[in-house]
Amino acid sequence: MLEQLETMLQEAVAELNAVTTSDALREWELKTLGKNGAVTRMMRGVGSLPAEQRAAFGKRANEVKAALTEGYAEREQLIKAQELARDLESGQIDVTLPGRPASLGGLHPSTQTLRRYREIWAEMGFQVYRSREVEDDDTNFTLLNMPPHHPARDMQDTFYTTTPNVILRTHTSPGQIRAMREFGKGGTEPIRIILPGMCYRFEQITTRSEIQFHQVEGLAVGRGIRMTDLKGTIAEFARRMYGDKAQVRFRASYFPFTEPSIEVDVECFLCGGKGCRVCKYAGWLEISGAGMVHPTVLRNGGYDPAEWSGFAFGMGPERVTMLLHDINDIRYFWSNDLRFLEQF
Ligand code: FA5
Repeated sequence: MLEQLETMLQEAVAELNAVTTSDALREWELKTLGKNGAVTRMMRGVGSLPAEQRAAFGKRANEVKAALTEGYAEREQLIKAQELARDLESGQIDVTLPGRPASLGGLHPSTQTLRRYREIWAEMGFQVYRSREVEDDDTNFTLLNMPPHHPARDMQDTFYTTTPNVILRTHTSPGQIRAMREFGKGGTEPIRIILPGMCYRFEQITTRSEIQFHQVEGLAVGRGIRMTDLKGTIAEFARRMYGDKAQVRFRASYFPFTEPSIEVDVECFLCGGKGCRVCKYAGWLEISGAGMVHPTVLRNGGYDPAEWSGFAFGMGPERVTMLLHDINDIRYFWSNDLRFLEQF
């Protein structure tokens, strides 16, 4: 038995010295020092020895076990150090390799136009007021001089909700009423604001019309504000937005909440008025609806129309953005297609 023990020790040491990986070391440990390993098996055999040999065998078996356990610990340390060195070497960063380019985000084309609008109107003394997108029917229509059954309501097909009187605003004009009531202090203070924001219409989607789109509303209320102020203000905006030479023209129009009402065109900034595909050979592009605030609307905002007057306008930035970038379909704006968005 003692001889067997010595042979087992020699073999186990030789095998341990040949081990080079953690996996192989784990296998060696199971086979040699594990519950059913060679050392345990030897120790179990002590009972079959004559009584006088047992003490000497037991002592030697314990020494063998201790020697192998120590050998195992040393080998484990060595292998770990070698593996760490290997990992460090293979995982080294090659600083000479070209880096991965960081992908840059960008602003949505509508946001770019909206920011330009805001900048220009701010330079001209207009503050930004954010009105709500979920409106009530009264503010969106009735208080803007469009009582129920007024035919002008048909011009703006509406998203109704299951809650009576609650709708998605069809234009930014209801913000006029809210701003007059909030800042007019009972019709005693002048106002000069723009109201940018999203609007919703239950419309047939076409290349020029979406069910959601931005508008930038403008409102000025004061004493003695006249149509010439509106015309001059819009002409100045066009000059800043479309260039020094931008020509504007005003056409008579109709909105229930302004009287008189106009529509504003700017000379086509792509062809300089000569006529092209974009302006449909008219030489002019529509940029705004506008007019003098209707006395009824002023009254609904808390102002006495005998003393106060004002002008308002409503612009659609998506259509302008389409013209600026030659985009032929408004549906690209909200389709979340990166191939489109990455071009701006
Ligand atoms: C209005 O909504 C009026 N509230 C504008 C106004 C304000 C007039 C203040 C007078 C005083 P209109 O429906 O024309 O008007 O819309 C104004 C602009 O919004 C349009 O010129 C267009 O640029 C944009 N617009 C309207 N409907 C859509 C649509 N379905 N898709 C994209 N843009 C639209």
